[in-house]
Amino acid sequence: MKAGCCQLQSMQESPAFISFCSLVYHFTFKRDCEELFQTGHTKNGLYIIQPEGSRKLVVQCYMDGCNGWTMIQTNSHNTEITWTEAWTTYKYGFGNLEKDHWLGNEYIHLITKQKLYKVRIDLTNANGVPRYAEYDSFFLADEGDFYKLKLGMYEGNAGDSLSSPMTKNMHDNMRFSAKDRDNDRSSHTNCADVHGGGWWFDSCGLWLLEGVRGSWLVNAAELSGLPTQITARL
Ligand SMILES: [Ca+2]
Repeated sequence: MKAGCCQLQSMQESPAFISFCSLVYHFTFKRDCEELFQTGHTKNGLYIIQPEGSRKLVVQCYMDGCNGWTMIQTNSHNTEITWTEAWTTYKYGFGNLEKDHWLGNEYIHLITKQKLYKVRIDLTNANGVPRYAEYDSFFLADEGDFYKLKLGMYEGNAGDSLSSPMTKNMHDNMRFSAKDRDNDRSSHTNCADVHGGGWWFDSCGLWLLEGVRGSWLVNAAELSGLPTQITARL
């Protein structure tokens, strides 16, 4: 529909048309924070997006001056929320969008199937030093494939804890597990149940930074102490 079509007709000429016009007009929501940024939204904050195939979503956008990032997780050392949630809770997301939260595996899947995304994980370690990790591609498969994680190449200074070749420490190419869905590769354990949070477990490994559940990074030694906060964004 052409913009401003309602102004083409006057009330005297066709009031019925004006009424119809207002009914069929709809606002097209952007598919992610990058599209919002590219159309002039440069402030950080909560926005409504609508990924293809999804309902409308409220998301936290981080606009860095060059790009718009869609936040998929924030997690603090002294978080107010528990990460010991069930499959369906992880599917649709939980937490406080303005604080600690998980966007939801289904929505992350729908966003990442739209185009090529990279993911960036930022954190501040216990000494206040910022660290980051980026993967130049990031994709979650659909629920039928257990939201399997597919990562690209690592770059950063926080350490590669997701696609490391260390035995039992691989998260790339793993299926998502929750306390009530054991999709990991440990035959005798549900890693998500043991470790108290959903994740792309292999055979449990060293996923958990003590006190920071749902973490993207596993090697506290690389960080010189536990991080105070972690954010992940697309
Ligand atoms: Ca298992």
